[in-house]
Amino acid sequence: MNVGESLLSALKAAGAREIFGIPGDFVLPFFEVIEQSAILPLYTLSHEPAVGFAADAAARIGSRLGVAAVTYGAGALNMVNAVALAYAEKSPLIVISGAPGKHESAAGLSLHHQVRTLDSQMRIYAEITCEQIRIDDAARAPQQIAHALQRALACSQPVYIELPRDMVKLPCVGVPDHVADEVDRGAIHACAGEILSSLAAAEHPVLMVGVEVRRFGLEAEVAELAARLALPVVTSFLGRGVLAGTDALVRGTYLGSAGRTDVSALVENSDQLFLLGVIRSDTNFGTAPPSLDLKRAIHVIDGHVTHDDQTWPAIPIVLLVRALLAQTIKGCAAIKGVTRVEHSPVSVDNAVITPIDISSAINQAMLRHGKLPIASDIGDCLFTAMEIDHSVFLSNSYYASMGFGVPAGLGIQAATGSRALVLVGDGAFQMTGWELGNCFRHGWDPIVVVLNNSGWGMLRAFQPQSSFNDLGDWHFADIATSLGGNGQRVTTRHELRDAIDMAFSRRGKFELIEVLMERDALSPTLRRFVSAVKRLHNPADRLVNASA
Ligand code: TPW
Repeated sequence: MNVGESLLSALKAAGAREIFGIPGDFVLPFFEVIEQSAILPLYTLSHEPAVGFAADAAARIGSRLGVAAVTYGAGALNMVNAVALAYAEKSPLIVISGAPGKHESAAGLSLHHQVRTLDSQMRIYAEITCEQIRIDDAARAPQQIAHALQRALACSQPVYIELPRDMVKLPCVGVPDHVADEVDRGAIHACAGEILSSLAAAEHPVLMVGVEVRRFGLEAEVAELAARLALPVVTSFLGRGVLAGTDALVRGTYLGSAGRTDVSALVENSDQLFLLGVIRSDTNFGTAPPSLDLKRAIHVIDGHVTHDDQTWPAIPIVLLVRALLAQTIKGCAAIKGVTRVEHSPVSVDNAVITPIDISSAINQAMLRHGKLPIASDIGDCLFTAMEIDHSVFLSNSYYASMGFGVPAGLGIQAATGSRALVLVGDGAFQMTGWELGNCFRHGWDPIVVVLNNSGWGMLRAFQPQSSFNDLGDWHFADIATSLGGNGQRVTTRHELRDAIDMAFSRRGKFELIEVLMERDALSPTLRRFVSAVKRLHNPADRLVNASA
């Protein structure tokens, strides 16, 4: 076995199932080992941000490791934004970057793709990964790799592995099995006991599930826990889609004053909120009323638990959920059942399309053709998706980068074999839409709905007076054929329904549905979100609102 094979086998043993990448000379030897060893399949894409997004999505959809392999400098630095997203949203993405051979710098020349020093890239990645290793000694490599992969899994965050090109084919032994960290089971048991007492003492306890529940593969166990404790369940905004694969009754997604009033009332009137794996970010809680005191919540995140002024350090969420289950009685109470949303009747006529028509049409199509996992970009498509029935759902809602949707849809299909439904605005589509050209080669056939309002609509909503948010009409459906897919451009509700039906019923090629909308069309949720954020950032608005 050589270093490259040892790394690949360790990745597979730790749960990785595929690699996304773009080669370059510093990583060619490793790509050769990937191809020849066939330990993990390799999917090449066109631009490194998409490589990172797709690998991140594969990690998220499978609650496991994702892998992105790129060349030194030009490749790895191109991927920084995607890795930053994975870091911020807690996705265990393994970044493997090729690098100059150990002796290449000896000639005294600066090397191509080198920025400042040969260590610059590693230092940049130190900010956006939880562990960094350089494999420069084949004897030490197995231990280093074991440690790095273990950190990615334990923290659910990216790690950076730098692999100099002259190391790849050196003989190497296999990576040792991971030895679990020591934990204080007594402390975990006691913490679980206190959580259960607080929940039992409350009149209106509510469980809010967040991204960590999915990242750590805990959905079935958390659904069981919620049923045993008869806890009403909501998801955080970032956690939308969590528990969708279980039979838990999820009441909806919390989005403060921008969200559904019944869900907001449930959360805001609760006398004991239980935030399980919820990131405390402005996107999750920025639109909550000041009366929502998060310090009073029981909050499990980042390996510790806080409640009132108490902190329990070193409480891994997986062990905590198991301890909670161990202390609750099986079958004592059960709130189960699928989330039922009343659908208002869909109008299929020749009226222009608004965002709400898109969510209605997708709900109807999913009822007729079956559910698909959804990958959403940011922009109004994300707020439009709040009206889509609870389904497996990935998006970049906290870090809010753009261009995640299309590559995430590709990552989902590579990871699961299931075609995905992608929701994306025209601005975000301009960033990574080209990646659809890779579908044919890899056998993917996502359905991509482009919400085309000829501009950066969300920014327009915040600042309507500026014309720089106008993008013009690019006629995206026309490029579908040359990229190997089917394209449809729709302007009425009737055409939208037919196009979605057609897309669901055809297989084998990607389906691009370009939905033309008025430039100022906004979903009701985004409209409320913009008002809430403006009130937050503009005291004058707040005063006007208070006196209104
Ligand atoms: C990588 C800033 C946030 S929302 C937005 C921008 C430019 C407009 C999105 O336009 P789109 O959707 O996709 O047409 P919609 O519904 O608003 O019309 N660069 C990056 N990430 C972010 N978040 C921005 C800029 C931004």
